Amino acid sequence: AKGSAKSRISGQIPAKSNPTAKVPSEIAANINYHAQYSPHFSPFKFEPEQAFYATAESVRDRLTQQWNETYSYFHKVDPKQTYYFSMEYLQGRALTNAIGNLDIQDGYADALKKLGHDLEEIVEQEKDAALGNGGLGRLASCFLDSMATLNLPAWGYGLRYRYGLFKQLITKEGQQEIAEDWLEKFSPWEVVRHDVVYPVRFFGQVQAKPDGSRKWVGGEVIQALAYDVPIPGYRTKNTISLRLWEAKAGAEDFNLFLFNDGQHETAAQLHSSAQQICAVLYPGDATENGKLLRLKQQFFLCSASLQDIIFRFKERKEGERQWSEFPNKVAVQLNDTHPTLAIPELMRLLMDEEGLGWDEAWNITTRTIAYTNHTVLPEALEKWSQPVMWKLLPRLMEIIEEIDKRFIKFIHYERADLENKISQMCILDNNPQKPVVRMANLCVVSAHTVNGVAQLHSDILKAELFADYVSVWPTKFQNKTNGITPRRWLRFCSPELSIIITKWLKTDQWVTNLDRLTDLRKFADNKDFHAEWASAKMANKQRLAQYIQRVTGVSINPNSLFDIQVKRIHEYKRQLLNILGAIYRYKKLKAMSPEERKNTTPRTIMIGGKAFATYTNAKRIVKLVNDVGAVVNNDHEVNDFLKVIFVPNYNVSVAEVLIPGSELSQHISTAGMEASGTSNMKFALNGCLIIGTLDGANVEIREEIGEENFFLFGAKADDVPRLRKERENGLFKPDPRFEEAKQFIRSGAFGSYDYTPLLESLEGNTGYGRGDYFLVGHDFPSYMDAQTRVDQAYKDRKKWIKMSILSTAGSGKFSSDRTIAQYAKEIWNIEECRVP
Ligand code: HBZ
Repeated sequence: AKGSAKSRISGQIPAKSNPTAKVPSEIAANINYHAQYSPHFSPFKFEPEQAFYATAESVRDRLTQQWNETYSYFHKVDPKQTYYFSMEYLQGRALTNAIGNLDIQDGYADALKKLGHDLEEIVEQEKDAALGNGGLGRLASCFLDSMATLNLPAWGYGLRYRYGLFKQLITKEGQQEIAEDWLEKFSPWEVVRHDVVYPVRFFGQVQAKPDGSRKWVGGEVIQALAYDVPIPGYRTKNTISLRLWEAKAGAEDFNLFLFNDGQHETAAQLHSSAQQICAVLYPGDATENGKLLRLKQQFFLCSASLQDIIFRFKERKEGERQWSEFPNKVAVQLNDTHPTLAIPELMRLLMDEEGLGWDEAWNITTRTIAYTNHTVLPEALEKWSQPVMWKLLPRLMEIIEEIDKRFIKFIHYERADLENKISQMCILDNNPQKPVVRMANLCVVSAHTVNGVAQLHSDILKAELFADYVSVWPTKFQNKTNGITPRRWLRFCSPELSIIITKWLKTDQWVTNLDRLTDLRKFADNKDFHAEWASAKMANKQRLAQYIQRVTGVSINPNSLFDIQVKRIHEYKRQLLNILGAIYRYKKLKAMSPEERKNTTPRTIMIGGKAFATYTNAKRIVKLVNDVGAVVNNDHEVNDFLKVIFVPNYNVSVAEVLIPGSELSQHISTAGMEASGTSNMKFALNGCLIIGTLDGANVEIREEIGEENFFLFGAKADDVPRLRKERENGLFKPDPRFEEAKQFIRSGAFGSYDYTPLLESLEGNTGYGRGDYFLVGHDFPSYMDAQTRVDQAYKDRKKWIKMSILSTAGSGKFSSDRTIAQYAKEIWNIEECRVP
């Protein structure tokens, strides 16, 4: 459609607003209507960008109708509802998803054609909503999709960050971060609710009232204003809300007197303080000020959301509502410890605002709140400075102190055998040098359920991190293995493969019942099925190759093995192991004769992901991958057999192109360190084979798809502590291949940048990040052996395609529909509430 795209609105098509339109000409009229009467640009302009906004608004009209019906139905039925509290949502683009879930693709594609545009090109105009960092944020978004699709009465609560995750630029120096303005023009999906506003207090002091009650007063009060984003379910009317809070100060907070007096900044102090709260996702927290701001964000989310929930609770069946009913109407799920302050804040609201006593408030709070843990890494377990908390949230600190005191007393009387464990189990760490609040401990003590995100991870939580609590509350701990939405991660991102699956299964029920994929096993040896499968995968590889050419300028060969590792850059995820393997491969290729090279399996290794701005070693890894690529890709002797690509600015939309085109993906974290991983599930679902360690959900994926279809290597989680000890005692003998790869970097083969600090992290004997804490050296030989098995397997096309089919066929368990159904039944105790 390029070139033919209209730059003016079509005169023949009337502008009409009928949100239920089905036929293309009527849909086109709706789009035309928005282009003319919801203007955001100069009149008569109708280039792809304008066409996108007009199309999105016409889809939103349709969603708005079902959305309103959904909440009015929930209001009528008054079921127990779930509220998912998360500091992050990685929604990505919404248009394809909305059109797909509403099942109106064909109508919209035809309508846009009539208007001179191409739907595929129009959807590319949308910016990703990247209000998250990585797996945890994307999980929240997959969960919302499943909650809507399963017709569950539920809400997502989060923050409306002005700038989401930074945009990654790759320059000669490596990664550069620039602010990503996802709201630059506006978002067609959000609806501001001017009537939904709550005050949130910071600083100030606590007053004791004559009746013994306490009240938090003074300080600064900022308003939380609701923005709602519709979350449509797949082929159902149910459309739920992601409610994002924005921070605002009121007109009365603007000091006109000071302003007129020329004190412009002082006059608008509260306004600028409010603006900072939702300015960016996780500002750097290296400074005291940064920490304070992050804590403010967390409390802002918790306080506004709980006030909203309480308002809704009180609004229904006015007057007769009993507080003891609250946990029968409300389930709150904390997505990691970031929203932990919901615990003391709910206590405060119930006691100080609603007048309940401690015991009743505690009973309600603990029956309402559940907590999901996503990490065992000690440095990722949140600990907030007590002095900072006293200053910012004085009343909450009183409550936390009281919770801790009562917990200690309880252990003292009920479990004298744990007396010597109390100092680790309690909430406040009163170390005079650095007194902190241990947020995970507060969650475990207060929540009715604590869950990990894959079986291995949940087992580790019970055996290690939370072992002492397990003996106190043996039934509190559960596992909920993560999942991904099959709509975005197969049905919409790979229409080619979806069509074939539907054709061979003779049903598209797999889209909402992913276990149906197991039936594909019947065709694992079918020649016709193989041919169709291979051609769909090839189409996806070609699309990916075009994308890589466009964003990096490097041309890659669609007949080479597409090998991908995409995720946040972190030492425990071991992108370094991948690139060292690539370096070793390059060195061997260089040493081969042209004849020998022809016998190798050509590979394109793609690595992508963002490094946290202040994480120096992660940034060095990004630089190294780029440096290796620059050398290898320009080396005419070998570049028909190996390419190394750094895929810039990895995000949800990029994943939707990469994953369908992948053949091998790497999930190679040090065993025991990756809680689950979720991209492993997306790749497997798309018929991509996995090379990986026995870590996180890899363990369960391998079980489901069969060990013969998984390239396993590396130490097991149980071995890791012993291996680290051995290393400390100087017992580690490095493999010569490992030494050769490191030496090659040192020789300057990839430029003059000083990689010494990065290489030193793999050497020495002790210490975090030194002494090879992540066991790259230990796992290197078995990794290289597994890679050799990959090369061999790829040469046997029939075998490879069969393994690819079996990967998809074995992925049914990893639907977030399954995960959410388990949360609903085993943690939230909520039921379907389908809009008739
Ligand atoms: O959560 C990830 C885990 O690393 C991954 O294994 C798991 O699959 C996924 C979903 O359960 N965790 C994160 O993505 N964590 C964060 O992004 C994070 C953000 C802010 C923090 C700490 C961690 O302060």
